[in-house]
Amino acid sequence: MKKLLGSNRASRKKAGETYGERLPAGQHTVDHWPVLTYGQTPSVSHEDWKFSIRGLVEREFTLDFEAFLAAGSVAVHADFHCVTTFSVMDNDWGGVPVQAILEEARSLPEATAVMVHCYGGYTTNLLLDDLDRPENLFALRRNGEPLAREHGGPVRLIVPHLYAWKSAKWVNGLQFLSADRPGFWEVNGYHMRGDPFNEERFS
Ligand SMILES: Nc1nc2c(c(=O)[nH]1)N[C@H]1C(S)=C(S)[C@@H](COP(=O)(O)O)O[C@H]1N2
Ligand SMILES: [Mo]
Repeated sequence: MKKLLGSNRASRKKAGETYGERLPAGQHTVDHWPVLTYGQTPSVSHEDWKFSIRGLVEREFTLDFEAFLAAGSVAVHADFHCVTTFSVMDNDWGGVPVQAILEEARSLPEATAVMVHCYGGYTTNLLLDDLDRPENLFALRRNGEPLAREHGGPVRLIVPHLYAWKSAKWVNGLQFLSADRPGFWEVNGYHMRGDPFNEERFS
């Protein structure tokens, strides 16, 4: 298993230290991980779970849970910044590297953006360059525990360098696009990219 530090400047804090530049402007830290979901919490068993690759790819296909897990395994230490201003620091995520799934996906050269799809209908958009980073993962565990259903279990996306609305819960597919298109919150006024260190909150 690969071990990585999230490139959102995460590193472990020593006693008495403040988070300094690890905490983006306008954010405050919380000790307990809140649940922020728009709408219902989907319930998907491992048996029924499917992940589809579609759009601008050589060949569209669907992975079941077992095939998805077989793509690889990674551990990432990273902070989690919600646009509503809370930050959950020092998370130990475990799961499947996004880059392993992207390698299997074989997107076409004209693909520059991706729509992330979820059980329940939530979507969020990312530039392919923002998705194709070694610290991004499809998380199945946090701090050694399986992800609770309300936090996106069985599988959620984690993109440490962007605000947490890009970290889609209950993911079930990637759609490769030739141009960036707004997802659910982006249609509703959130920033297209959402870099917390540039305070890209709303557009
Ligand atoms: N499918 C789905 N993913 C989602 C959301 C959602 O409503 N549905 N909310 C987003 C937002 S705004 C945030 S801040 C984080 C919150 O994750 P958490 O509930 O695990 O803290 O999930 C993101 N991913
Ligand atoms: Mo959020």
